[in-house]
Amino acid sequence: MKTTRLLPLLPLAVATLFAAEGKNCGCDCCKERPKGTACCCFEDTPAAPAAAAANDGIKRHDLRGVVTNVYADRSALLVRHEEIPGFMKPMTMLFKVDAATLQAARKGQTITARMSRQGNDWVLEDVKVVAQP
Ligand SMILES: [Cu+2]
Repeated sequence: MKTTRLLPLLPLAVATLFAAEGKNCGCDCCKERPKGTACCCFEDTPAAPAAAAANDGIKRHDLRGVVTNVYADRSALLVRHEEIPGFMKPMTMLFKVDAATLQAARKGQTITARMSRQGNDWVLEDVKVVAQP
């Protein structure tokens, strides 16, 4: 009887094992991934192409800048960005980012990203590190 009760837990244990082998860290972006897929945190290029999010009605702008601070408790980066022609002069501002981006972010990194206004927040997506400090 004891054996029968434990059986439903078996698939979960196997899934956990596979995830560990694939370096799937369990962060938000990894939850969606098939087991055995490498963790997003270890990838050089983000998997999500800009085109996938292009039809949600949110206006996005290409941005290049330097991370001047990382606020883990606010899921945000302080970024000194270059001019975004026709949209914004160069300035330092706070951007919300996803968990994987936050984890990889370091003060002094030069990044490129897509910036947008989403609700009350400025948001950076498709963040790529182009130079380490
Ligand atoms: Cu700005």
